[in-house]
Amino acid sequence: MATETMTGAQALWAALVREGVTEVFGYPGGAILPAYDAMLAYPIHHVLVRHEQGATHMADGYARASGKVGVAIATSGPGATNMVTGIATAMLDSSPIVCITGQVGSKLIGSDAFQETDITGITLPITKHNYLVTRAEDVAPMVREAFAVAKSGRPGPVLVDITKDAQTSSCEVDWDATEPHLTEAMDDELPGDGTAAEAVALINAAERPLILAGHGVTLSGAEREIITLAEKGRIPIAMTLLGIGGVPAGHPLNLGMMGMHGEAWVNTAIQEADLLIALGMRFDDRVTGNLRTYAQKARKIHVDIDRAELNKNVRVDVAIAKDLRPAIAEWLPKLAPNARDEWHARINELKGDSAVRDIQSLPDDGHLYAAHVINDLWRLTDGNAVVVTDVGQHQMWEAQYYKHDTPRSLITSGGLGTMGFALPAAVGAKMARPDAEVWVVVGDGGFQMTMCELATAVQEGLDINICIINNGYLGMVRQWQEFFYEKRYAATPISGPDFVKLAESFGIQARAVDQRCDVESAVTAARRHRGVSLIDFRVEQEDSVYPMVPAGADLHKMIRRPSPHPIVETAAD
Ligand SMILES: Cc1cc2nc3c(=O)[nH]c(=O)nc-3n(C[C@H](O)[C@H](O)[C@H](O)COP(=O)(O)OP(=O)(O)OC[C@H]3O[C@@H](n4cnc5c(N)ncnc54)[C@H](O)[C@@H]3O)c2cc1C
Ligand SMILES: Cc1ncc(C[n+]2csc(CCOP(=O)(O)OP(=O)(O)O)c2C)c(N)n1
Ligand SMILES: [Mg+2]
Repeated sequence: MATETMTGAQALWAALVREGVTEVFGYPGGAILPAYDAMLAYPIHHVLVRHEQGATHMADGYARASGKVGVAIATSGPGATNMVTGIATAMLDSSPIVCITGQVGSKLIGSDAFQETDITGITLPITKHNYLVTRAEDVAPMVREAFAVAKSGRPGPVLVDITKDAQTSSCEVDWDATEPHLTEAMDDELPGDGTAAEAVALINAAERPLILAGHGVTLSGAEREIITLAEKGRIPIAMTLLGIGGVPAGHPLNLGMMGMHGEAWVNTAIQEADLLIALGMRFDDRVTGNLRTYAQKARKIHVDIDRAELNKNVRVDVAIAKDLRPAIAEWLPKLAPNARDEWHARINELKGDSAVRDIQSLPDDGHLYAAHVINDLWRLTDGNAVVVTDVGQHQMWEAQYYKHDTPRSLITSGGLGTMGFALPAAVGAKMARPDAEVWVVVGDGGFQMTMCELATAVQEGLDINICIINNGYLGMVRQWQEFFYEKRYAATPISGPDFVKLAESFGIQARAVDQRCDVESAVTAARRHRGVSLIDFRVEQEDSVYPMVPAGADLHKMIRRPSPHPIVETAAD
């Protein structure tokens, strides 16, 4: 029998090793010290972060880049509360992470002991599940169950809070008995019992169908199935922000991104479609605009592993609560081939002759536009980089101008929209995929939120490249002020340090660029350099992201780029 005597602290690391964990991201402190003391005996690399928020984003970036569970560890009180933003970020984007926190001794709980916070209470609404462990013998089974919960069904964050006495006392661990057994709570009253036959009947009958591909495609590993579905029925595909990479951008049926900053022709096609096939996406408000006028001409099929998402935002005709891959696989043999020439002709008409955003051929007018930088980055990295973005205008330009052809190659905070995500998430992504070329695309505002993690990247000797899109503004908020608050720029002009000097003080190779002609040499030098490198792109300050569906507006009522302007959006603009 596989029974061992050990402390709770040892049981923690032994359980992590059994779960295949090789790296954890964390920061020590009093209540987690017994665990840190035991750590040295186990084959797990600990990455010392500079702020616990960074640890959670690193675990998240690790998970998104690899599909494995990322692990973050912190002490009680402020260590644990610093994790809250990262946990909520992972929750909103269905990212599997396990957070371990130290807690004060079990006898002190509720006494306002030094560095005591009720972290399980605080994180209850932002975790898939959480545990307070007060006995050593519960450490191993609960840690193992935490991994099972984090990665099963719809993935998400799980927190395990372990009291100091549970770490220090001894217990017997029977590893066979720690094997987690999850039971799925099924409620027959909930929607989600649509059948494959109903879905196939709607698809075969549709003249203007459109697939809406979301993050669930990658989470399910359904990339091949979705392409077969699309090709068999010649059904065009629109991507959510988090779906990007799930279908190659270069695939002829991939129309591009939908939603607030999606392609104009995609949003119009959604409004004209007679069938939406929503696959692993949750009809976020950034995607639908005004629900009352959303896709009124379309019947709707929705497949989602989480029943709670079905008929939540958008009422559908066929709701299927299932893992995407087997769900689509069931449809494939029954699908009727169909060329749907008229529908494709209509979409091509919507795209106009500038369907390809041909910004590279536009003459250099002496200004440096973020879109150019991103598009050059895509060209110079052959589209093969893992790009980790922050939140704001640069995030949207990245989605529009970097063409992602492979899953997990765009890592971005969609649901919570967490500024400060990019740099730490990129550290995690690089550790998960050391052979990948990793680029951070970050605004001058968001970079200043977590730039302390530069030290972590340097200490770990990581080879990552940082591209700051420096517009001197909290650009996305400035854009809203420009469009909706009569250009009253309240609290959006933002200064910063000299990013080049700052980087150099960390021992990082850095360069500033304010001319388009210098983009190529700067990117090439950064790619050649082994280690962290940073480029401060000083871009046009008051540029805006187009098209834009104002929050809550009808999806087809997009604000277009005013012409004449050097960047062409669509022929219709
Ligand atoms: C500044 C800003 C602007 C934005 N603008 C846009 C925009 O223009 N367009 C846009 O698309 N987004 C935009 N977003 C992102 C948006 O807020 C949402 O995060 C995004 O649309 C969510 O995409 P999703 O539904 O595919 O992914 P998620 O929110 O991750 O949802 C994934 C869904 O897949 C399901 N799922 C998981 N695993 C499986 C499985 N195995 N099988 C089946 N289903 C599964 C989950 O239950 C969930 O319902 C913006 C965000 C920011 C910060
Ligand atoms: C933590 C956090 N605080 C505030 C916001 C609101 N917000 C969204 S985008 C944005 C501006 C981002 O500015 P910057 O990082 O410079 O990127 P830019 O939009 O200029 O590309 C702000 C403040 C947020 N998303 N996250
Ligand atoms: Mg900015």
